Amino acid sequence: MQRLTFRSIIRPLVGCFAFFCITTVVYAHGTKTGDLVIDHPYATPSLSGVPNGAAYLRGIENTGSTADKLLGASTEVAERVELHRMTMDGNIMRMREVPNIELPAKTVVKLRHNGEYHLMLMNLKRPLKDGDRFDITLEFQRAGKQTVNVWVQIPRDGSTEHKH
Ligand SMILES: [Cu+2]
Repeated sequence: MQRLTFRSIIRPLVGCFAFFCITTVVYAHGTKTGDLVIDHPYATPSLSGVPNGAAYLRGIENTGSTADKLLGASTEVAERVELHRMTMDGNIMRMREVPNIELPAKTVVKLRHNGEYHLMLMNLKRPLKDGDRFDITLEFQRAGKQTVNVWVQIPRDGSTEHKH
């Protein structure tokens, strides 16, 4: 039989406390829609004098067994949203608009800053400041439309550059 000691009472409490601390410092959010898990939509603060901004997603996981596609996006903070792909042309970084982004079955596609894909916010209607939140509606071929909340933040690597 287990004796009820101070330690046996305090240990689960410490565990719970640690759990809540960890979940708050991780600072992430996400949405599940059908087979898709949309992980942490974020944007970097916009740069003064630059008309466009960029939004990112830590990842879109297609947990299903059928491929899906991201077809486009829209938001109140920008005139329109383009899907962009970054490619290296020798040493030159180029960005091109793509008609859609493939989301293969059982795969995580990242749309992170400095990564292959991102959402380009064309003609911002207001500047994006660190700590702001705004909604963006993503349109998927199979999963349909899903609105997610975007957190404006300076990435841990400090990069706010979006070369265009
Ligand atoms: Cu771009």
